[in-house]
Amino acid sequence: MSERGKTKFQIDLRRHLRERNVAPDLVHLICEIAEASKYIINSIRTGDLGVAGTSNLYGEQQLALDVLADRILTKRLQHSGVVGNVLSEEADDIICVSNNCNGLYSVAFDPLDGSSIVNVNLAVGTIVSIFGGCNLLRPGREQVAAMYILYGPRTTLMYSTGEGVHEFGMNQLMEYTLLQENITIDQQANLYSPGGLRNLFTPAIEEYVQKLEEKGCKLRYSGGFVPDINQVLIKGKGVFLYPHLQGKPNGKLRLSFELNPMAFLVEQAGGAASDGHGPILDRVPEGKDDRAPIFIGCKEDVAMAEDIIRRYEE
Ligand code: AFP
Repeated sequence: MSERGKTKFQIDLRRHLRERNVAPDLVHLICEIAEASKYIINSIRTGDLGVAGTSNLYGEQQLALDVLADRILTKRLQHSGVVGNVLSEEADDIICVSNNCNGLYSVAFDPLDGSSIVNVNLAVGTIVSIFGGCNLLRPGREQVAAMYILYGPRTTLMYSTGEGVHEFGMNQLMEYTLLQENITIDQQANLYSPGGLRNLFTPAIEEYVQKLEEKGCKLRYSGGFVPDINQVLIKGKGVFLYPHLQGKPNGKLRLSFELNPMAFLVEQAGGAASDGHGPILDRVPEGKDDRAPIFIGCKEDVAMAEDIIRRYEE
C-alpha cells in the first residue's frame, strides 16, 4: 500500500492532478471533461449510429453520435465556470463562453474522432487541447494540457499537463483510476501506422515506408487516430504517419483538434511529432481548419522521415 493507505491503482484522476500541484481550475476542467466522457460512452453504447442529416465544416456527414458527443462536451465546458472559448471540430466557429476570458482556459476538441469507424464497432476517442487564456490559434507548444479518452474494449484516459503522460482506466463505478504514470516511448519503432491512399504517396514517402518495412516494422492501422496513437504510447514503440499526398499537400488530420494535443502528449513521453519539416508544436496555425501532414512516435523514425523528405526536396 502506498502512503495514506491507497494503492497506486486506487488513485483517481482528481487526486493525481492535485498531488502534482496542477492549478485548481485546470484540475476542475480536466475532471469535467472526464465526467462528460461518461455520457459520450453511454451514447456510443446505446445511441443512434445513423446520420444527423447535417455536415461539418469539412463537408463530412455528421453522425447523430458526432452531434450528440459535441453537444455533451460543449455544454459541460460552457457550464464549467473556467472556460473562455471553445472550438469543436464539429462546429462552424469558436464559441465565446465568457467575454473576459483572462485567467480562464480555452479548449479545442474533437468530440468523437473516428466516427467513420464507430458503426463497425472499432475504437474511437475524444481528443482535447487546452490553452490558458482566450486565444486558441497559437502554436501547440503553448498548450497547458492535452488529453484523450479512448472508447475501446476498455475505456481509458490519457493526460499530460506538461509533467509526463499518465494513463487511467474506467472502473465499474465509471471512475478513472491510475493505471500507469510517466509513460515513455523508445527511440526506435517496431510498428508503423500509414494513413492515406498508397497510390498517392510521394516517392519520399514510398522510400520512408520501405525503410520502415526493411527494419522489420509491422503495419498496424485501425483508421482511428486515438487508438493508433494509444498503441504507440502503451507499447512504447511505433510511428504513425498521415503524410502529405499527391494533390493533398497538407494530408488530412486537423492541427487544432488532432495533431496539437497528440503531439503534446507524445513529446511529453519522449517521442516526436513532425509535419515532415519540423515540430508540429511549433507550427503557427493560420486558421481553425488547418490540416497538416503528420509523422508522430519514436524520435529516430520521425527524424528519418524528415531526412528523406529533405533529400527529395534538395
Ligand atoms: P473520421 O473521424 O472521419 O473517421 O476520421 C478519422 C481520422 O480523422 C483519424 O482518426 C484517422 O487516423 C484518419 O482520419 C483515418 O483516415 P482514413 O480513413 O483516410 O484512413
